[in-house]
Amino acid sequence: MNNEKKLIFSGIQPTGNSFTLGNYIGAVRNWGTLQNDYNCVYSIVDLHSITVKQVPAELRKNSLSAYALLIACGIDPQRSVVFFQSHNKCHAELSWVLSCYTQFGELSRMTQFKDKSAKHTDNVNAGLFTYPVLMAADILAYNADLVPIGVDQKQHLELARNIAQRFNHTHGEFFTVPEAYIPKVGQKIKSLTDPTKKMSKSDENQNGSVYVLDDKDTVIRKFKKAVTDSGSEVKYADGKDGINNLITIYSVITGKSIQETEREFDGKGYGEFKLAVGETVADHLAPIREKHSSLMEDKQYLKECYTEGAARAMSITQKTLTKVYRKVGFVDAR
Ligand code: AQP
Repeated sequence: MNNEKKLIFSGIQPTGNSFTLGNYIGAVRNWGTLQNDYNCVYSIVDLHSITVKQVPAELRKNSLSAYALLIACGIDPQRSVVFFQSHNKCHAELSWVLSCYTQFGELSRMTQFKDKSAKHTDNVNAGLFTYPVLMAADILAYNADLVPIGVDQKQHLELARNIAQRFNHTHGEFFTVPEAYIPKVGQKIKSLTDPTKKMSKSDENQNGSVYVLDDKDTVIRKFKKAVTDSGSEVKYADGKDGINNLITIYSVITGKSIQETEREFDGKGYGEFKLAVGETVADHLAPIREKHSSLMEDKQYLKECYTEGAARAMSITQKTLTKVYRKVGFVDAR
């Protein structure tokens, strides 16, 4: 870690067998670039994922695959700290302390809790409710300055800031109050089948989400079927959620501005545009898929990376936790 540089923390859940294009554009894609200017800590947040029911064998498989996918997306486990959340017990321990600095009313207002408890009525567990406290612990344990996230996580980040400020108010300045780092374009990629909703890993409709590990034909087929309005002009405009979403995706992936994309498809119809978006995204994802597949052949290498990552993560957070325990009044362990 370079002491001159600011620290970034971010995490992704290993739910489902791949990240979506939304996770990629809104978060993971930027994580690689940020490694040039920041000390980066990236985690597969498996503790978070059991807030909804998981099949254990699948979760284990998906977690390893997600770890390999981070590397395939350009995150370098030597330059950054890359680890499984469950391998660093400080996250759960700090979460307990912070939960005593978080109000019931605050957690009740979280929209993700409301959405997920409406979706999983048979399993509205306490972990789902306290999820944002664990997220605050993930971030504050490293005294992260910045947290790159999609806009859907903004409310949780605000809460993490409030918890940090409250703790600092009680015990003296200690936690860094983190800032959100939300991309200007692509902060909320929408479902291809219902562009009023965000694209999500756990969408029951598999055609709504494009997965980073989808093969070329699947990606193109999903884009060809993408729901758009009855118009035909490739123009970004209020109320045209479907076409706006496709323009956003195309612009981010090609590095073109929205206006450049509109000009490129001036006079061309939706059909031609959807095909171009599909092909462009598929070509962009192909090398990631190949890298992922070769990494999955080398489990020993992955193990070395995540073991080392957890040790580095632990060495940072144990210091924070020891100080927190002192501050709240626990007797020193040694
Ligand atoms: N549609 C999206 N557009 C932009 N960014 C997104 N993110 C998620 N969906 C979009 C960002 O991806 C990061 C990792 O997300 P997560 O794994 O913590 O879970 P999530 O936000 O709950 O995403 P999903 O895909 O909807 O997962 P499930 O279905 O398991 O709940 C975050 O920074 C998030 O903002």
